[in-house]
Amino acid sequence: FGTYETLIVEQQGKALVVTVSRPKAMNALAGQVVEDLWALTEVLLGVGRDGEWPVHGVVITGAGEKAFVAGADIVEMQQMTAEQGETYSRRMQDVTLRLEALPVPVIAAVNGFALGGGCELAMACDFIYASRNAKFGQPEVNLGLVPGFGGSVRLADRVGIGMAREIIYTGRAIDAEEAHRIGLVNRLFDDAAAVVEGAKATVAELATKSPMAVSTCKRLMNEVASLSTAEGLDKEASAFHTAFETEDKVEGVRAFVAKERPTFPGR
Ligand code: CO8
Repeated sequence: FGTYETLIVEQQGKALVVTVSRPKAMNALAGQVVEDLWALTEVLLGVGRDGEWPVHGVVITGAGEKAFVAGADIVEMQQMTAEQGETYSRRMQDVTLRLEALPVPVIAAVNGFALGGGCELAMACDFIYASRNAKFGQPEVNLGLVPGFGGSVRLADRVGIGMAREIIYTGRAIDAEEAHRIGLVNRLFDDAAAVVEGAKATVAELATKSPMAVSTCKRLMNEVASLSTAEGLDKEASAFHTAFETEDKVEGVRAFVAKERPTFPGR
């Protein structure tokens, strides 16, 4: 999956564990991190082609126990013009769209601070697991800024518009318990190591399912998110048709009827 200046990328079992590593700056999303994520997602978009599934899920975490990602790089932003700021925002937004377009689920394993761009990176993942010391927030108003990597859209999708407005207007930090309670976080773990292990265990479980079906569920759920019920149901029926044509469906249904475990071909 390549080597990257600011990312540690390791295949661990069925999972690709991606660790954002800029320990001196709380893993902040400097331009180089954005470019590295861009290059990595380019490779990952090819997973599943020709029935090849080297990994069944991606786990994104941050180096160390203090921070997942403490946001955009504030030191870099100090020197930027408004045009450069917008370019930076659009480039990272494209990375978040790519994460949503990947053929395998992506789990954010949040250890410590996930602020600003860090919270937005986590929300571009399919779902979020967190350690008990995790802290989320969109503190851009403290800097005279606004969310720039998708927070204004995705936070409301996760926690509802009223809660999202409060979090974004006040910039307040949300601890792990509250993040769990309001639905931003799916599951809590005791510490940084446990959250990554928990995410890897979920990927191992995903690897026992039809990769084509999981991939289609992911695509479908992203597609229907902004549609009306009727439009969404139409997409769902089309996806159902597509699933029916897969070798995975033939094997899954055969195995059920034969009372066997399926061995999915992944096509
Ligand atoms: N960028 C650059 N450096 C950072 C960042 C950051 N976001 N966060 C922390 N650092 C650096 C600190 O400057 C410090 O460096 P040094 O040791 O050289 O002084 C080091 O990391 C350790 O940080 P602290 O000493 O502050 O550690 P604390 O444990 O006291 O505090 C916090 C940790 C609470 C995470 C604190 O560092 C903090 O508040 N960081 C900033 C969080 C923040 O505001 N994030 C949002 C940034 S804005 C954003 O993400 C908008 C996204 C869209 C942008 C659109 C494009 C223009």
